[in-house]
Amino acid sequence: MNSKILDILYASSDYVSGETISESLGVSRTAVWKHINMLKKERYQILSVSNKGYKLIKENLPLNEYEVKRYYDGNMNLIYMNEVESTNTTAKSIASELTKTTLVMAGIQNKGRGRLGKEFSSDNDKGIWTSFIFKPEMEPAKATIFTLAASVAVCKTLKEKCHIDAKIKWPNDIIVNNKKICGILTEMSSEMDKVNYIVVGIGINLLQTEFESTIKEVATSVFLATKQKYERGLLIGSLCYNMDEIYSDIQNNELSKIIDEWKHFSMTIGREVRVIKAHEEFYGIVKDIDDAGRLILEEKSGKIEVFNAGEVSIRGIMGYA
Ligand code: BT5
Repeated sequence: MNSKILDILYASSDYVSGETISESLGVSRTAVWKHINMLKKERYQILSVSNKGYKLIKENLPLNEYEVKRYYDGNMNLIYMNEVESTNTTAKSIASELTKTTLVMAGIQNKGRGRLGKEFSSDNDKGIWTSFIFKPEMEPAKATIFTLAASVAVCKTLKEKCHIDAKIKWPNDIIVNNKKICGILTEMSSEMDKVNYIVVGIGINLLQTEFESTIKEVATSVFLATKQKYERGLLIGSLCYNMDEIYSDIQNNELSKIIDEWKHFSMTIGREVRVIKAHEEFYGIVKDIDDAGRLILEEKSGKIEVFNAGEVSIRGIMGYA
């Protein structure tokens, strides 16, 4: 019922009378009024004026399944939760029951996680806090392609919807104007030779105008980069399409296509970097990324070192990116 009322309100740029809504849905005007109040509780801004009816303000919209479906009518299963500790943790807790690719999204994420136990700051309702759950038939060793694929999907969404030229900093950061706008955390459950599920967590800073002191120097948001407020539903809808497309490339084993797209958005290849691995540091030029998504570094001595995504962080010689 709520979604039918929203359909009517979205279709009009003016007030729609309670009578019109009640007639077109075949319910009483009191029922319409009750459902309008429920929508207001879900944080839709709806003006109610006697003799005129109801009007939806189509900005600062809440996030929910309906708002994503306005932009995405693919096959993925969508689950919205107001508040979670971490969308990755929620996704992992439900993954074994699922058969379809599923997206878990949240407004509030209290304990957003990065790699190696690091925190990911997730301001309430100011960003895109999402986790995709996939159940591919593949060997666990090939699963790193999911981080590369998600990086490509995020860059495409930021380009297509916000006209932002984002770059990928290997292995899992999306960078705009030398600052991090998005982080990706891929987690997997597997047997020796079989993946049970893969969870790809994507956090995109969207509406933040400032960040806490610990990440102030390294973080940016879509709003800071464009001075525009994009709706979360719009960007998540686009992200779902881009993830669907790249997941079908993974399933068709078109991994070199993904690596090529990844290289197109990469800011890492050819750069002089410092690689931090546990207590060791390596300096050199990034020569390439191999088909398993590993970083190939040529040290000053000419020695080649190969790094897996999970175990290292890299820094530009001149700063974060
Ligand atoms: C990441 O880790 O960047 C992966 C972040 C994944 C977040 C998503 S949100 C939805 C899903 N649910 C989760 O719980 N996680 C995923 P890493 O490469 O380890 O980077 C962590 C570092 O990024 C921190 O130590 C900070 O320096 C920095 N950082 C933290 N919050 C940030 C933010 N909002 N924007 C930019 N940088 C941030």
